[in-house]
Amino acid sequence: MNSRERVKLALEHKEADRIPFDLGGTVLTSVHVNAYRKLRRYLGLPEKEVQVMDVFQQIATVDDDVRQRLGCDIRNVAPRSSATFKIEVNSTDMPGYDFFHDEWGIGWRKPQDGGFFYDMYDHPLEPAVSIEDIKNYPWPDPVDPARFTGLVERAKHVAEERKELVILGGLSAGFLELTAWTRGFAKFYPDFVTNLDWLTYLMDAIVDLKLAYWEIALPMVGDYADVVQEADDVAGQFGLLLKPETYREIVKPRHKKIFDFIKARSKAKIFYHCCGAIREIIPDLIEVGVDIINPVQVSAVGMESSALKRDFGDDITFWGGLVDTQGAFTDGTPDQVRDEVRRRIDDFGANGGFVAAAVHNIQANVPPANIMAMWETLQEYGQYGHGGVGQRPVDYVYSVPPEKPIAISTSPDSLPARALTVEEAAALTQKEKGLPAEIGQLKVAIIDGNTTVAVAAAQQMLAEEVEPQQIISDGVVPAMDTVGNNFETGEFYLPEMMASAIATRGVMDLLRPRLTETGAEPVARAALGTVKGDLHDIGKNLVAMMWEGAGFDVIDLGPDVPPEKFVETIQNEGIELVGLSALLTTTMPMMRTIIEAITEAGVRDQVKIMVGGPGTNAQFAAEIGADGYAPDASLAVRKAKQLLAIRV
Ligand code: B1M
Repeated sequence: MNSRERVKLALEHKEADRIPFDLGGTVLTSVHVNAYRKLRRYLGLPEKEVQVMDVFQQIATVDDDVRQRLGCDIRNVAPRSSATFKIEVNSTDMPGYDFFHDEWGIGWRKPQDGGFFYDMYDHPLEPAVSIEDIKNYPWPDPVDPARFTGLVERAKHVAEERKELVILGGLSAGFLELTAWTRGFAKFYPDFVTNLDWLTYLMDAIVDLKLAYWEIALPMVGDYADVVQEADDVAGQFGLLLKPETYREIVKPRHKKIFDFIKARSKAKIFYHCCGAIREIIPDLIEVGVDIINPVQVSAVGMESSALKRDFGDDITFWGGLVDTQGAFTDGTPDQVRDEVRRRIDDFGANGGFVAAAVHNIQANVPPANIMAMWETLQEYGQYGHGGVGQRPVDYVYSVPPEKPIAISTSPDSLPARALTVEEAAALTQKEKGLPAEIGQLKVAIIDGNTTVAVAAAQQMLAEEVEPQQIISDGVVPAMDTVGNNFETGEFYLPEMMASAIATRGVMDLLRPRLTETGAEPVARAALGTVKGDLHDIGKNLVAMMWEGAGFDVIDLGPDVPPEKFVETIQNEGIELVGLSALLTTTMPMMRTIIEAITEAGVRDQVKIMVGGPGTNAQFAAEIGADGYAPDASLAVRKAKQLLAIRV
């Protein structure tokens, strides 16, 4: 049986000779160049210059010698850039960084000192305000003939000569991702609450570009295209980033439009990549025509492998999920990796519908011994026949610790579970004798994410000579408490929370100079950043804004913050609380380095240090010498207050 036949059977939910294996078949199932170099050495393969498959993520093109050794079954066939575009890396004009702009005008940069990836830093539509700005934007030409040069020949070669499965790439990323990347995350999420018509116009403009590309690519590649690839991240570690209703009303119909368009022109199966906890929308994805999900992030909430297979295994092929890049793969032993791989084979393997691959690209710090432990276990237990996959001995004992329970706040003081209505807020205000009438208005406006009304209410109160401190303590803080509670109880998602945080920032910008004039002391002075090497800043921004909403004076150091910057800020700014955020297993060790630098500088006793991010937990915080951990932005406020109260 050849690779193409094997994967096709799996996609038909039938058992082939063995579970198909993907390494390097897509830009989402490959391996970071650093880990790849080590893997080649470990396998005793000749040293050679590693080709980069995707410049942004710095992942390797897996060479034929490795592919043959490991039996990789899938190969990516992707469009080229348009004739007028070529990536030109500039290494001189931004000190410390290599950088370039892509075809969409998005700016990407990589730290010259030890950077693992190119990360976005410039979002061309961030300043845009009108529909005209979208219309006039110089969008890339999706049907430039240069894109399609050699596409069909490459697909034919892979399918007919190599006899591997062809996965055909789309035009850049998913429509929602391109919307977010051109707009910038800081505006994209709040736009769902405060600027939806504009945002959906932008989405539709991008959907049209994608359809124009598929219209040419699909008939051209024809039946060689076994699978087509689309992607849109709509989830994080603990759940969706958008309300399920928002996903269903705004995102799902556009996915349906794209997938219907593809299915009308091709027999290819649809591969949809979405990180995180997506269980809640898997039925929706099935409804809009998704056949395959990737990366199957088994450590995210609700993504337990046996339950996924039980509930969706008849309709969905799981492509990924073999071993979790956030867990044992990175910092476990080869035995722990073997146990995890066996568990996933047991859970996903039966009746086909499983393409074995790590959860997302193998990260830079995954040891080659663990990669090979994954692969060897797949060879041993991933054969079909003779009693089926897995064949775990009855007396088998896992060496992997049981899956970590997710801490979910059940504290009664996290209620009420929803935002106040205008009437309720007004009634509340009446009860709050002695408070200005606008305080209720300000609270509702913050909860609704209405910056204009919130700032106007604050302005009015200042004009009536209400103390800024009172506006904060009786208006901003309780409003943000409600916002935090709504987030914890699942009523608010990223867009609502960010819109509220922006409204708060507007009010705080107004009040800050007045606070200084009156000599009022903030609750505490805090400095916060995402650690060096890590550019994920959505969660960190939320923590910063929630701390601000709780009355803290916050210095947001941004993403990619080196140890010396934290030390300098503590020394010069009278900081009492330090917040460290990290989302990558490659950057979590930097948290320890930063704490060590703070200790070495002799300022450790001046501050409490809190950490957060999906891979962190209380145990990790204790191990690296932090004072505390919080799983989300709302609990980060409580934890901060608790830590500082302990200190006074
Ligand atoms: Co990336 N990414 N990403 N990514 N990304 C993750 C983190 C990943 C888990 C996805 C996956 O494997 N399925 C994975 C890491 C795996 C690993 O480490 N082993 C990953 C990867 C690998 C990468 C890249 C390497 C590229 C790639 O291969 N895809 C690359 C690296 C970039 C870099 O940092 N150098 C990359 C890039 C990106 C985007 C740019 C596309 C984008 C980030 C945009 C931005 O932040 N400006 C992105 C996104 C969006 C994600 C996912 C999908 C979502 C993260 C998010 O924003 N969540 C993520 C999947 C996941 O999380 N499972 C993923 C929403 C946010 C509100 O939650 O950040 O968790 P979160 O913050 C929460 C809590 O954690 C907590 O409170 C916040 C609010 O409630 N919290 C704190 C956070 N910091 C805190 C600090 C505190 C207290 C609480 O005290 C101080």
